[in-house]
Amino acid sequence: MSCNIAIAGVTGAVGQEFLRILEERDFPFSSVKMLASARSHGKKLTFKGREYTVEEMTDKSFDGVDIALFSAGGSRSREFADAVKKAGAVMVDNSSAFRMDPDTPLVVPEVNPEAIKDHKGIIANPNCSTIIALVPIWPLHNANPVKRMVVSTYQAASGAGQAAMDELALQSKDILAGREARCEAFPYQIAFNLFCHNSDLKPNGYNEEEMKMVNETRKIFSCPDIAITCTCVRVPVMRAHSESINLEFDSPITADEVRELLSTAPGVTVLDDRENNRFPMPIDADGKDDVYVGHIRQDESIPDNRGINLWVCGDQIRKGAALNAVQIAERLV
Ligand code: 11C
Repeated sequence: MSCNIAIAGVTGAVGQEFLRILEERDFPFSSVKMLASARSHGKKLTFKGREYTVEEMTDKSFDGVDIALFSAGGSRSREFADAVKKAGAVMVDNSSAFRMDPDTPLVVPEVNPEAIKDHKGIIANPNCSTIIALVPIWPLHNANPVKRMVVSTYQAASGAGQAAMDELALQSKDILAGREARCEAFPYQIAFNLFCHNSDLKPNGYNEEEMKMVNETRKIFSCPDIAITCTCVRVPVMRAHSESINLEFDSPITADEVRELLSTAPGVTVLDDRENNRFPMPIDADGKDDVYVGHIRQDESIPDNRGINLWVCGDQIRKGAALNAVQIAERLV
């Protein structure tokens, strides 16, 4: 089946990645609408060798559309959700607006594709750090239930958008040239520095990003009781997130068994070369579809061989956002 698609937020970093991925994967579309804010109205874009004009997104934009890929921020998703549904289209939303809504499936296609069919007009894409963690954890959890996970993230500038990536580049140049670093996209200097994630703090002292890992994982895994704790950190990397993941399993499991399970897991590349101390780096994952996993080892502090440590890297704009949404759209088609 070929369908009519709309891309909301097409001029942003994720919007641009949508176009690259739709083209690469030869997504079957009949028409595509390029939608953005009034600021970008009239801007020209080339997609699959054809020139398109960006239109300002309005309630009327979704007439005749089957699938609307949204990455325009949570408030725009909320603003246009009814218009999308009224037009009979399905919104695949990259924002956090509807992720925890009980009527909205929250989907990682490698994990819970069956949830897609329950949609009522909106399907939510999880947060990038959650997707990158869950792609490799899910096949392990299926083989031997995970009782507790401890995740520490090292998140790239891209998670905060194109302006943040530009800020990392500019600050690096300014600092090396002896100039003062200007902070606009981020609250603190990101070049040659790192800081706790720049999302709002909750009353429990965790920031929003950390609580997304907890709440979204429980929903995607349909495991409301799984124990999860998370620390999210922004690091001066351009576009791939890294995560240290400590897992406590129900039953004993060895590093070799984990390596074996991950070697055939969809969306995972194992890069675990102990001999050369060569494990995934953000530059390995940059521009790639798979989540890279390595430094797989027993957590010797957990008795009975029930603990495993992993190190993962995944492209935040690609699998963490645009690719995951396009994979959902492919299943809809
Ligand atoms: C970051 N994960 O790296 C964030 C960006 O809920 O979709 C995306 C926030 C979200 O800063």
